[in-house]
Amino acid sequence: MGLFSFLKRSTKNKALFTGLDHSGKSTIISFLQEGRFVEHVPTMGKDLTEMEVQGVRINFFDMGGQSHFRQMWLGEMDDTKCVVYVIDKSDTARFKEAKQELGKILPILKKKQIKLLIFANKHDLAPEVDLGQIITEFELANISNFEIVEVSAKTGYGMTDAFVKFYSILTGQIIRKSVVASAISIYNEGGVPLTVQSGGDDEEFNKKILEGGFLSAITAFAKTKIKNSSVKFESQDDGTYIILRSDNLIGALLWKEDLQIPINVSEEALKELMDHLETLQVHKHEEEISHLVQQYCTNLM
Ligand SMILES: Nc1nc2c(ncn2[C@@H]2O[C@H](COP(=O)(O)OP(=O)(O)OP(=O)(O)O)[C@@H](O)[C@H]2O)c(=O)[nH]1
Ligand SMILES: [Mg+2]
Repeated sequence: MGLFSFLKRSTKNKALFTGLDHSGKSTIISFLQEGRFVEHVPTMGKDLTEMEVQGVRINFFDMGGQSHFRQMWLGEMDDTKCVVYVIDKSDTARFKEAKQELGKILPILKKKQIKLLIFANKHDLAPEVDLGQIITEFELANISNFEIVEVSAKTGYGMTDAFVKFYSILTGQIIRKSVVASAISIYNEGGVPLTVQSGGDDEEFNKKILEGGFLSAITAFAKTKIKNSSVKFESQDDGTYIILRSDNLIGALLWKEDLQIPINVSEEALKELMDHLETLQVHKHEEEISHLVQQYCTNLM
């Protein structure tokens, strides 16, 4: 260890975000950190941020994408474990330029055996541009050691799956799924179901949770206009349901003994999730609620 090595920033889990200007690099990073869309100004040079997930620290190197900053990407490759290349999938007019810039970093990635993860971003603006088209236009079939994911840093589409992939490439570890509940579902204040997430994401089970006899209990609960109140009831078949009403939403969580955690831990988790949804004021945006609950269930919040 050199005398001044302690002054060096830890670069153990360094991820380099590259891609053309305006592709959404900074927006993706802040979404991963905060679980919501944040507007950014263009990055001048580079921005460094840090995030800790399940005890593992990740250093994000958010590189400016404007042409005069692109040289800097190469200088940051040394101790990088994963390079993320962001493409604005709605901006097909710039695909050629984006392909050219990607082509410049590929030889270094190959030489240093750095894994490449491509984020096809702004899916909300161009859902019709599919991955097949991108793979063809960028001639990705010719390169090895890469993965591609479709995301939107505006709506959160695909962000949880993308992060799970990113995290495993970067740290070699798998994100532990939350075990606070067998299922979590969110309803609007009138009791209309918005989203459901369950441990195994078993569709039949999810359907049962959303539409079963349980829904009538929610609907009844929805009529009691007492905000921030909660009830518990036991179902012989399923387990214990905890229902909580926040200012604008109703959340329900299914607790089972075989989760092997005390029921009050699950209750607290539901409260935390509902607080999060209320703070972000997403109650009118069904899709966003669904992404946030998914993110919560993956322990990313
Ligand atoms: N609709 C939509 N807009 C997005 C999305 N992601 C980013 N944006 C917008 O695209 C613009 C550019 O986003 P940035 O994150 O600043 O892009 P960048 O890649 O960091 O740009 P540079 O820092 O200049 O390299 C901003 O106005 C964002 O709000 C998305 O998924 N959907
Ligand atoms: Mg930026």
